[in-house]
Amino acid sequence: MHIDTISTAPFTDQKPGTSGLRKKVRVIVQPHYLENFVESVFDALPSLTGSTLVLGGDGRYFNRQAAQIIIKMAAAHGVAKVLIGQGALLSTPAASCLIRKYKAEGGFILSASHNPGGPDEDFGIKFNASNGGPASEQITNEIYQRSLSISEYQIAAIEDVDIDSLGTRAVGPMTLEVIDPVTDYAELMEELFDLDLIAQALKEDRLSIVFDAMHAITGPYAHRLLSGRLGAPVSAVMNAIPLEDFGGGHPDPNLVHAHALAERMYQPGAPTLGAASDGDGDRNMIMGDHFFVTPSDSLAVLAANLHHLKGYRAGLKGVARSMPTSQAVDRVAKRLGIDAYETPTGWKFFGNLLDAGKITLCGEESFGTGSDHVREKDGLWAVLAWLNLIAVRQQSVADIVREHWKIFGRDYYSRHDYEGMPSAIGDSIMSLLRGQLSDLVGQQWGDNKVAIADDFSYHDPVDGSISPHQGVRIIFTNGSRIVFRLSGTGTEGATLRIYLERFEPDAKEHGHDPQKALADLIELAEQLGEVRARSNMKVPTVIT
Ligand code: G16
Repeated sequence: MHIDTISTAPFTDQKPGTSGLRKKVRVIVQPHYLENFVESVFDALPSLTGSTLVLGGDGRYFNRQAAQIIIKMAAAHGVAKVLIGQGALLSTPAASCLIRKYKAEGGFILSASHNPGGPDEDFGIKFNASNGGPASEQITNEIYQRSLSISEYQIAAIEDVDIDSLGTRAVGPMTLEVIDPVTDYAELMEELFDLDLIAQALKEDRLSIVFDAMHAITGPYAHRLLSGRLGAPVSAVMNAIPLEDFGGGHPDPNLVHAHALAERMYQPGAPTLGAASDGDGDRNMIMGDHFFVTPSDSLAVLAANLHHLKGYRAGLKGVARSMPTSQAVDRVAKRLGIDAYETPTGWKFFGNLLDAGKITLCGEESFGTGSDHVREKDGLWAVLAWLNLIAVRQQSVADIVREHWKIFGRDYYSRHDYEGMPSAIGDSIMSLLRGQLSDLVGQQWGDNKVAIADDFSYHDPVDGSISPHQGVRIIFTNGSRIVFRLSGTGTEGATLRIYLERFEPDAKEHGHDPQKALADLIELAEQLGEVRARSNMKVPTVIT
């Protein structure tokens, strides 16, 4: 096998964001662009030579071509074996599962997650480490530094290889094994959940489900698990075929983008559970008949109930949530007498806590929930957890959540996104907020008196690292919070997120529309951040 050494020059914009490198396809397909990034990973991690690597993606436009480039570069860098999902398909949690199960040194996941796909849309690549989780900030910084000084890369001078037929083949001295993308993941789910109990409830019509795969990666996984294993009708999986452009949709499981599912859940005779997942299968949206479960509430309900489920009977070691996620799960942890950790946005921050055995369950307001079974959030895991919970408790989704609020109180919660504003305006809003922080403590608006105002800084209790500037928090003495931060996953301009939260202990007050319950905080956020005024956007682009 001949190895070509190709001269190149650095691109200055290859700093991974919240979850890997995400760019417009037109940026990624520039000559040498992807190769430079992949070479930077190999340069930063010499341990990949002689190791096993996992490879797969969400099937979006350029997925297959990128996989071929990575296979050839892996062969050139002396990787011993690449395990690839058939057709270069793997959901993010399945990739994490494979890295752990087969003791790989890491893996490349090709996805821009919930961002749209197609020639004019987005592509992404991220590297996961040997624990199966997103590379730490230390590793991504190292990769970025390498990308700034790169002058050449190495690639095997070979034809494209067959990534569609199952089995093992030689690529020079390297082994390429094409595996079924679903089997190992499905086996893991079998260990964690009582699938027979769910199947029985479905058979007896005590339970029904509709799942929207959004023409993204979870289609094959949902078919195998929900229809094949649990016996739900094939029609229970909507938009099941993965497409390169996700059928022109935006594979983001929320009420705006999964609106067909949402409409079905608000019609008479809606199924017991409605759920959706995103481009790469790590996000989840949970709905009941005429009922939407916020991701923060879903996390809290799972924390309170997980011990009912087969794989979690030993109980929870601890829980974690990202800082902007509502404090609902903290209340459960307090009652259970376990630790609750608050991390910055980004699944990578849960990795150390999971590896150190400090937590069993973690989640984020951005439709992400997961446990220590893998090191990524896991969309279908959350769906199966809810199905299992409904089958055990024999209650509707709405009843389970309302009962939870009765015990723990309700955290009214909403996120307002202002997408695609010029970056300079996003930065000016954050500067305006940071400039006010020192004067805010003690100020009062109505019932809301400021107790803490800061720019969140995370001190990792496992490795001692500090991650500053993770979002502006304004916390009131009554427990309400307003949080502002700029998204780290967009590919154009800036997206400003405002997270709003108010705690209501009184069960008689649990039936309000969250936007109304949060109206005073919404107005106060505008007063402090001038988001609408400065961006000239009259309303948020997405409210979740
Ligand atoms: C990624 C990260 C999540 C994060 C989310 C939103 O999710 O893995 O941890 O919460 O982005 O991040 P941001 O608010 O910075 O846009 P995914 O599903 O896009 O990989």
